[in-house]
Amino acid sequence: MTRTAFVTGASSGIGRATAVALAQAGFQLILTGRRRERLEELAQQLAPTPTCLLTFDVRDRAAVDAAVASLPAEFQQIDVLVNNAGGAHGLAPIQEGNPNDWDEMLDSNVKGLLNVSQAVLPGMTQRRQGHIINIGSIAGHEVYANGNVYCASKAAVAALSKAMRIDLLPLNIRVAEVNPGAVETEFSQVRFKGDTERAAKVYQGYDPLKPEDIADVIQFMVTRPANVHIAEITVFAGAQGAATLINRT
Ligand code: NDP
Ligand code: 8X3
Repeated sequence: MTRTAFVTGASSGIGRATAVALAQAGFQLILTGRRRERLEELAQQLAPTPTCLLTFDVRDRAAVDAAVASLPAEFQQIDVLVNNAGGAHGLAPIQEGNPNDWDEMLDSNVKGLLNVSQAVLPGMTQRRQGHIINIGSIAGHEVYANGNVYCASKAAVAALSKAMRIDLLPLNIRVAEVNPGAVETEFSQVRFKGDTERAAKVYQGYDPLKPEDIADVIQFMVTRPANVHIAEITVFAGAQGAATLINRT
């Protein structure tokens, strides 16, 4: 039987590449994000892989619940959930932080992950089978100057991933945390609010990770047999040894 993967934030970056990698591995896909046209373009690219598109903001619990409840029968049995949607907003010392940015990061990266997990889990718990991949970050395992609330949001993802793994173990649901280092996506454009020059500098002077590098890791994890439970993986760029320790030319 075809396995079904639900990928949040499939309209860009790591989520998009993960959708492509999982389609290649034979999954059918539920693709989610706010930018509908991006999801439609991806679905066309993935054809003939069956896809179902759900447009919602992960911060909106009612919208998440309604979207998951609207899934057609053939997409209701979700085998893999990739909690990827999220990002950073701003990079400023705590005393200069913008509370709207704090809300956006905590509501998307932490509560959004919870909202989606809670909507998807009833089917997994009923079948006593499932696999959840939470996209954390190296920023959840170390802090760096001005990263404060983003780092805190990803530290919460690290804690939640461990807690989910413990709570869901009796239900035969595996939970993993994937912690990327520097991946060139729209991440820095979002963090710097469309300042493309500043965003480009983040990836200058070295070869950053590509979203496909993280997608490969996720594909590997979700295609392991049931006796293998990978708990956590950190993936740096080749020139990277810590969040902000990067060998640049
Ligand atoms: P992108 O900005 O390229 O992609 C972010 C994705 O998340 C988009 O598809 C966006 O879709 C979706 N998204 C963001 N906020 C919401 C929301 N409130 N509701 C629904 N969807 C949302 O960045 P990345 O691919 O790099 O980021 C993916 C994940 O990886 C994030 O959790 C990020 O924190 C994490 N990460 C990224 C790293 C990097 O260096 N790039 C390193 C470590 C972790 P849309 O706007 O259409 O809703
Ligand atoms: C994204 C990586 O180091 O910019 O989570 O926070 S970092």
